[in-house]
Amino acid sequence: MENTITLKQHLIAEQRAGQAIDAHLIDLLDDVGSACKEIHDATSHGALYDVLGSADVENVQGEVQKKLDVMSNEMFIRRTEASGNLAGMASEEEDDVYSIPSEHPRGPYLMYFDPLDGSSNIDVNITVGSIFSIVKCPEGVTDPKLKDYLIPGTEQVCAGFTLYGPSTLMILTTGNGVVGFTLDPGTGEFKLTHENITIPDDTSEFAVNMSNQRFWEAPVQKYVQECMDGVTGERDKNFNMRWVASMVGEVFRILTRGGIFLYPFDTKDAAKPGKLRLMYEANPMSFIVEQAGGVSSTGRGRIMEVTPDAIHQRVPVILGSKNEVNRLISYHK
Ligand code: AHM
Ligand code: MG
Repeated sequence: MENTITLKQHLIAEQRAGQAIDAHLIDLLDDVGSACKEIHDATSHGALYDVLGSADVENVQGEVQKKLDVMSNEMFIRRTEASGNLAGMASEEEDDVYSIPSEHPRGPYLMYFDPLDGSSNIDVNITVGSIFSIVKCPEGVTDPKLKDYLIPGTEQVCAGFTLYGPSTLMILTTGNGVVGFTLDPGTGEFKLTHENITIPDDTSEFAVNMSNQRFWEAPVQKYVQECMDGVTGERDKNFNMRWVASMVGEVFRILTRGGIFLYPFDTKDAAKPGKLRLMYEANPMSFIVEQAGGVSSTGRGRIMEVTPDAIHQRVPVILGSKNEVNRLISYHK
C-alpha cells in the first residue's frame, strides 16, 4: 500500500537512522500536527462554523486580528503547552513570549509560530497556513525570558509549515532535507507524500507585491524591471509573475516548481524594514528553502544569520531558486 507512513512513523524512522531527533521533538511535532488538524477543520468549515471575519481586536503589531487568527493561536497553545516538551513559546498573535503555565511540566524546546499566515486571504477563501520554528531552550534555563528567545535561525532544529489549501499539507525539515505530508481526511493522519523536496536552481517566475515598487531600493528595482522587460531586455527571457499574498502558498509553489519570492526592504514605513517577521516567518522558511537547495537572504546577508533583537522583528526577505536569488544578492553589492 502506498502513502501509509504517518508523520510520527517517519520521525521515529529518522531517529532510528541516527538523526538528532529526540522523543520530545517527536511528541511536540505530533502535538503541532494535532493543532494543524484543528485549524484545518475550522478553516475548511468556514462560514458553517461562523469563523470568518474580524475578531475586532488588534495585535501588538497594529494588525486587526481575524477570528481565525485568534482561534488558531489558541489551538496551537492548548495543543502543545501541556505535554512537557516546551519551555516556552512565542506567537505572532501574542504581545509577549508565552510562559508555560505552572501546572504543566516544562521541556527542552522553544517554539515560535505564526498560527495563521496569510490571514487577509481567509474571507476570500484563498490558501492560508501555519508556520513554526523550533530551537533548543538555552542550557540551564527553565523559565525563559524574552532574551532567551533571541536565538538566530542557524540554531533551528526543526521548521515547518502547514498549508490549508485544496489539500492540507505539512512541509517539514529537521535539518536533513525537506519532506511533505498530506492530511488524509479519511483517517485524520498526516501521511508522507512528498520526499526529498528540492528547488530547481533556475526559474522564470517571480513573486512580489508590485504595488510597493516605488518604495524599493535600487537593486530590487533593477532586478524586477529586468524580469518585466523579458526577451526585449537584459535577461533575454520572459518571466511570469505570481502573488498569492500568503507566504506559505508562495514558498510551497517555489518548493514545487522553483521561483523567487521577495518581500524586500522598503521605505513605506520607516519603522518597518520589510513586512515579514524574522522569528516565525523568515527564519523557518529560510531553513526549509536552504534544506531544499535554495537560497534565502535579506539581500545583504543570510537571513538565518541575522541576530534577533525582538520577537516581532521584521526583516527583508528574498528567497527561492539559487541562481535568481544569487543574482539579486549580487545587485546589492
Ligand atoms: P500575516 O502574517 O499577517 O498574514 O502577514 C504575512 C503575509 C504573508 O503571508 C504575505 O507574503 C504578505 O503578508 C502579504 O502582504 P501584502 O499585504 O503586501 O500582499
Ligand atoms: Mg504571517
